[in-house]
Amino acid sequence: MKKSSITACPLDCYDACGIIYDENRLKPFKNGHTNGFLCSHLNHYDKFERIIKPRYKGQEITMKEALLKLKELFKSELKSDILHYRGSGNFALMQEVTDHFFANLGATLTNGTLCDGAGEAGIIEGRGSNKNMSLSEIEKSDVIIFWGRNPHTTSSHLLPLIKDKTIIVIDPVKTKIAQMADLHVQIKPHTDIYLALLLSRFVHINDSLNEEFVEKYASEFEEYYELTQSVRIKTTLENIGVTLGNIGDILEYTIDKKVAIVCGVGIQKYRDGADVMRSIDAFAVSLGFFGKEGCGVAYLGNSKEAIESPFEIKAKRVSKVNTNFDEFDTVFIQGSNPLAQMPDSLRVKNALEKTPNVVYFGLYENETSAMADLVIPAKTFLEKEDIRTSYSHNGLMVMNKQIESDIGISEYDLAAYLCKEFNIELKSEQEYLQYFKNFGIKKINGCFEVENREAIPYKDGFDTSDSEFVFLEEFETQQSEGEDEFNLITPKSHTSLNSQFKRDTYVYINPSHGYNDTQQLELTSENGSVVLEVKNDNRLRDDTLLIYSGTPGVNNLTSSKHSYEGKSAVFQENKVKITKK
Ligand SMILES: Nc1nc2c(c(=O)[nH]1)N[C@H]1C(S)=C(S)[C@@H](COP(=O)(O)OP(=O)(O)OC[C@H]3O[C@@H](n4cnc5c(=O)[nH]c(N)nc54)[C@H](O)[C@@H]3O)O[C@H]1N2
Ligand SMILES: Nc1nc2c(c(=O)[nH]1)N[C@H]1C(S)=C(S)[C@@H](COP(=O)(O)OP(=O)(O)OC[C@H]3O[C@@H](n4cnc5c(=O)[nH]c(N)nc54)[C@H](O)[C@@H]3O)O[C@H]1N2
Ligand code: SF4
Ligand SMILES: [Mo]
Repeated sequence: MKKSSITACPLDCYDACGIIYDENRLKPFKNGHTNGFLCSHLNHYDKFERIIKPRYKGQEITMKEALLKLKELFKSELKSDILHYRGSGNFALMQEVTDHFFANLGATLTNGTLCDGAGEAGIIEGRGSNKNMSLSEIEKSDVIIFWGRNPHTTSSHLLPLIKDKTIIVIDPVKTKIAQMADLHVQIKPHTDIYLALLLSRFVHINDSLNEEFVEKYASEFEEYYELTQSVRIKTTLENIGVTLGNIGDILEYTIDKKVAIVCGVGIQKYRDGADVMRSIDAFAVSLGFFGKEGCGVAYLGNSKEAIESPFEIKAKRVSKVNTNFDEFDTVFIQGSNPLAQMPDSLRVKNALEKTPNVVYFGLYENETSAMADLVIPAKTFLEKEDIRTSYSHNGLMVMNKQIESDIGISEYDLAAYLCKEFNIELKSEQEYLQYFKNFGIKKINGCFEVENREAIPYKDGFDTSDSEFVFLEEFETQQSEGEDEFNLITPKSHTSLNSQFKRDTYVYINPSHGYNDTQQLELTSENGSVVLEVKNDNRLRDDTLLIYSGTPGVNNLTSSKHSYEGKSAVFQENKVKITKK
């Protein structure tokens, strides 16, 4: 194997697979977490049509003309009237080099997240930092609780590692992992906080509290126990779709075992998402699951943990969640499809239509490219140099360029052109790549890992000022759906990566409602409506509708409010009605 034939999947995915490019084929890296297979997105990577030529106001232009046009747009007097909106279409580290240009120009950048911010905020409030339980530690556990995570779809490389383990799934959908599990709790959406509070309470009632751990690192547990007593057991359990038997089973499976609680973004797409995550952490604390081999709570870790990006520069920033695009003269959108993926699409459309200059820099045609004034094709990951990390393992993956191509421009080359035109200093591409590589250390199997990440975090307590876990002190009571309302859940699809690749087009509903497949339903929420074809699906609860992320129109229904903590989007906050059959 030539060293230069090694690269990695660029997508926003837990697994960050290693790839070998061999005779025009993408082959999985055999060693390490990639486990010798890639998923369908990468197995069919070359089948997806990409943007070939730049265009301005619908007319094809050359790349040179496109760059001149950009330069002209950026000459505007007030630089803060330019917005750089960058998404996670490509997750590699050099994608951020454009931030360097825009921040130094004086343009406005973004903060906040469409993804995992609420959960992360909850983790940081409780533990003082967000250090993840990595794949290699999950492998060492006896019991895995998948809590709002769908590994067959979003992290398939976990599956070979969990073969002989006890599996518990807490998910409103009977997902594939739920079907295989020893226990599936088909919880009502947005009620996980009650289950977590009750679990902590029963740990105490059953005398199963890990006294030694709690005394040392969670001495406020007694106060927290009082909070858990405010939950009325019988009515709450009935309402959330959980039985006392379920609680007993969860405790029986987990007490005195090595347990990994593997959480996904499903639990935290709500305004109080931080509290939900913190209540799950508190359950793990009550049983002493931190700081030990094979124990812990896994979530989307910070992929940049122990890496300092030279591109994180101070700049004026506005939120990514409810961006008022029309307050800017020029909006430069990179690696993102905000018209489909931001919440409250009707608001986004209205604002982007009123924005004088919209630039789209991406790989694929979509809602956003269709309404952009200037479209600039990007290079694929095979056509440029990069390097990446992951939010579920500690690998540092070099992404060597594999193909020379005339199509598109790389993020580095675009930034280099603009920096030169506007007299902004920029180091060479190799210098930045080497800078990132220096955060790595070579392992025995030849793979690189990020050097300063702890294999087992929180060994000597938490990263709070007194090393103790900080418990929730209050929580918000959840509103149930009205008689004719449904909970909307909008998880990830097997066939797309958010809005890339093959996007889904259906609304899924429990057959008990009596609709026919192929029937069109108009769905309405506080924010808007969408018409979608029905698919009956008995994996769902009858109070819940499911529309996958990436489905055109799904975000007409969602709210652009922020989570209370973490500046995150909340895609499952709104209830939905069926307004026309
Ligand atoms: N194939 C594929 N893979 C992907 C992506 C993709 O689009 N497609 N996207 C990538 C990205 S950007 C991310 S952030 C990750 C996210 O990956 P995951 O964390 O797995 O995210 P989701 O699929 O959104 O949700 C996971 C599960 O949460 C459940 N859920 C929804 N609401 C609730 C709730 O209230 N309570 C509980 N307990 N469960 C709930 C859903 O039914 C679903 O099974 O996946 C990445 N991987
Ligand atoms: N309803 C609902 N909405 C959601 C979610 C949900 O679960 N439900 N999930 C949210 C989450 S977790 C996330 S992370 C966001 C993701 O939303 P986005 O950040 O918008 O990501 P993608 O939909 O993957 O689209 C990214 C675009 O990136 C471009 N791209 C790909 N590779 C490159 C490259 O190398 N260079 C450049 N310049 N461009 C490239 C492609 O053209 C693609 O159209 O969506 C959020 N929206
Ligand atoms: S599983 Fe994730 S990282 Fe691996 S090839 Fe598929 S999208 Fe890429
Ligand atoms: Mo995400």
